[in-house]
Amino acid sequence: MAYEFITVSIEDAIGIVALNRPKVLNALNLALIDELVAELERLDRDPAIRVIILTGNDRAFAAGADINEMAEESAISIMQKDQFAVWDRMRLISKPIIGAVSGFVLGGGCELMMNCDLIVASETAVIGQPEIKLGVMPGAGGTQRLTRAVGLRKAMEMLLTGEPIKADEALRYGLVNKVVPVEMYFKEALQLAKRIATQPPLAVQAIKKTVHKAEDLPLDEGMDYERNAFYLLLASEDRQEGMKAFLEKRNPHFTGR
Ligand code: CO8
Repeated sequence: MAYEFITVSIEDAIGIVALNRPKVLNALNLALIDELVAELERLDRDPAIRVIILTGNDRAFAAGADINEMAEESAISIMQKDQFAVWDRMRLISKPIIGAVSGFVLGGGCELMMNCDLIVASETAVIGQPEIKLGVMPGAGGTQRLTRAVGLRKAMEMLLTGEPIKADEALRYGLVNKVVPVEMYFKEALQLAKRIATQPPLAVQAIKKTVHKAEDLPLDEGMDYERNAFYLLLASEDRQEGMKAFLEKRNPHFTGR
């Protein structure tokens, strides 16, 4: 499939999607998000793919929504475009998405990063929600996901000042999983993806979905959800294989059935 604003490559069972508007620091125009979500959905349907990596380039993961495009919009025109409906589809991707981020991770870029399940950042990453400086506020989850990730006080500070934080601080607040030198962040993300790709796909997807439920459901409902997902996995062939391989003292071979 030919895209204008993203590139796609496959390595083993990993689908790698890179944002590709380097001249504008990967600013997120509507067409880019459309392409990105269409490709994520395609990779999600592809049985050969087990994990997805979402990345940008060393200078920028993404410096936010495309301000040129946004400057043209009125409240009504932007509402009628309903761009966030496309963003909402990202939540339905069942395979794990690993964000490999470097440089500017701002505004919609930070919101896109927070759509990832795991995040490897380069030491050069600068992460924040500067929308307030433009007279607006986040619209793609910045107030909600950032608060859940870093807690109310830090989120307030970042959102009300618009000042970004550096990678080491993001790590301290649990906003990213790992920080490594810039030459390493993509390799590190790929290694992590390959490790997860050897795990049983049905369990991987059930865990992803169930962990996200922990953000939405009260504890007892989340526990019920977990229990039902656990029972369901007992019906999988991979469960037979995993336990058999353990007892036979060999490595399991998981097929996703
Ligand atoms: N939109 C459009 N163009 C951009 C953006 C952007 N967000 N960010 C950078 N660019 C362009 C610049 O205009 C410049 O273009 P040109 O070379 O034609 O002048 C080019 O990228 C390089 O940028 P700079 O020359 O500014 O590079 P610097 O290294 O000097 O500065 C910064 C880098 C600090 C990242 C600076 O470019 C900047 O502040 N960018 C804007 C950051 C920002 O405010 N982001 C938030 C945008 S609002 C938002 O995301 C709202 C989200 C709502 C929902 C999400 C929907 C997608």
